[in-house]
Amino acid sequence: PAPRTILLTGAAGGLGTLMRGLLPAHGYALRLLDVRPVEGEPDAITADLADKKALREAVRGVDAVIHLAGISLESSFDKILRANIEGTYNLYEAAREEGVPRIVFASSNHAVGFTPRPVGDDPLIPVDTPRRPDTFYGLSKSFGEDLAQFYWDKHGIETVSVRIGSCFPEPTSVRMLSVWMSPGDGARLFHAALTAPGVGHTVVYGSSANTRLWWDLTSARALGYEPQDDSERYAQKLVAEQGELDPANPDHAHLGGHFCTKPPVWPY
Ligand code: NAI
Ligand code: 15L
Repeated sequence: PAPRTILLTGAAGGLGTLMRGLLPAHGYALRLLDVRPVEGEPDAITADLADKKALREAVRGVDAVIHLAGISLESSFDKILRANIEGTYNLYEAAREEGVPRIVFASSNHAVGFTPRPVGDDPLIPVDTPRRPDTFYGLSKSFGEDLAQFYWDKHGIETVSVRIGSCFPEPTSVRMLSVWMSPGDGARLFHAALTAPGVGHTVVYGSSANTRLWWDLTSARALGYEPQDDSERYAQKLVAEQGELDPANPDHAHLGGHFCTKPPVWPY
């Protein structure tokens, strides 16, 4: 049977808010968790990923987890360690103890951020390219993918690790024309990740069918994902404002873009 009840961690965040709006139309009942209150959602669980007891209660009885909670930009190693590395471990342990069969893990393009970006006719970056994190943040996503593989091999918990590009209502930079995932495509990809049979641990890139795409969506499409959007409709305006990317500029040379050179820092 298709999973119906989903724990959405990080529900107060940007992506969590978009997915709270879109996933119910795919047939899901959402249980929400965040360390911050979730606006307009009095039943949301307010808990830190460090709280093992709260996590265990939060995952009890759900069909799957979409794990978005954590620090979403660069931060100190200590903060990343606590929220993203230990926090994701705590979530997987809770899932193991409570018998949750599947997790969709919000990985990031920054797990492979130092991979040179394709230029001209260069091939798309495959999903099995060696990981090259561009930040402590990207390193935590690389860890999360290994953790997911380990929980599949050792404990039979399935995961789809989604290396999300940029999921925002609209692309706001020329780089984002290549890595953008529209919110609608994000919901379609999460739905595919929740329902595809026998995923074991599968790694996919998360983006729309962008004309300027840098990476290979084959493994995402194999889950049944059919992206509907293409950022190209924003290209004329963004390129007029910002110019084309210059591969000689270190800010533009890698998949991770400015995370390789001037990573934006988590505000909290
Ligand atoms: P965000 O920063 O807006 O939301 C993250 C949420 O996690 C926040 O509401 C925050 O309160 C919560 N959180 C942080 N530490 C926590 C803890 N210790 N316990 C419980 N909750 C905690 O980030 P956004 O953009 O919504 O991203 C969601 C996830 O997707 C993150 O894991 C991020 O790394 C990943 N991602 C997002 C991308 C995007 O384009 N939005 C791109 C690549 C990855
Ligand atoms: C990420 O991993 C961040 O969480 C998100 O805020 C964006 O910066 C995105 O990557 C990106 O690469 O644009």
